[in-house]
Amino acid sequence: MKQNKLITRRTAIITGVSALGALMLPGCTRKLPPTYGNILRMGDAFTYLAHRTLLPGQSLAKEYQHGEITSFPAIGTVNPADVSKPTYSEAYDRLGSTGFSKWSLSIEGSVATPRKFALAQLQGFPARTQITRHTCEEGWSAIGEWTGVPLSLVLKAVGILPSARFVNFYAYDGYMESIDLLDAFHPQTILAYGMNGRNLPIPHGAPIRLRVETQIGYKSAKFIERIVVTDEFVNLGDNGWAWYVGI
Ligand SMILES: Nc1nc2c(c(=O)[nH]1)N[C@H]1C(S)=C(S)[C@@H](COP(=O)(O)O)O[C@H]1N2
Ligand SMILES: [Mo]
Repeated sequence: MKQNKLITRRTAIITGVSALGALMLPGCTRKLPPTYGNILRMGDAFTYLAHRTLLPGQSLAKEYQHGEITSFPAIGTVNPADVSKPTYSEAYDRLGSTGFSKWSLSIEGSVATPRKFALAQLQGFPARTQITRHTCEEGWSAIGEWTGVPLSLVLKAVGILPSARFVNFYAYDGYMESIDLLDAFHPQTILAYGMNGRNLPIPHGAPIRLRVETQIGYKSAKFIERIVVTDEFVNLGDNGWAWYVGI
């Protein structure tokens, strides 16, 4: 009986999420960003409001042709395996030394089945490849081809709970970012393991980085270690940049 109940609940959660889609999830009907009211983050309200009211929820960012791919800097990036830097991660160093064969991605929080995915398991999901423009807050942009698993598929696989509203990403270099469920379920939001037809190189975030094509470049966290789904907004620290920067 108890077990039946559990299965029914899980099935309901999982089918509910797939059937209704991200647009119907509670967090997605909000028109104000979770940072609303924070005086340092007033800019969030503008692009968030504009995107959430003016654009259809899941409109696609522009995709490009192969011939339009440009050189792609990895500016400001420190390899988390660089022992001379404050962002050094012993774990990342160790995992990288065996080609990330022992790496796994942990997905936790408001999910029915928290679990870890090996790289090969993530590569086993249906893949998506997209050629998009990355725009950095520092004023440069570049076009690259990204291949990965849609984040929506991974979230559905762990069965996110109906109370879930945000997805938080933690990287080996200490970098943190969060997005709401509308962006998390956006078809172009992928966990990328490939870049320009090759394995994602270390400077660009190996073995897995996020691509959030609807927002500015710094949302696309590299070197991802852990994903935590939450019901509430978690302020991952004011780095001086807005939480929501739609492009
Ligand atoms: N883990 C991690 N992710 C990160 C960053 C970082 O320093 N660490 N920098 C961000 C910024 S500001 C940009 S512009 C892009 C750069 O991606 P690229 O190295 O592929 O050009 O990564 C974003 N993701
Ligand atoms: Mo950036």
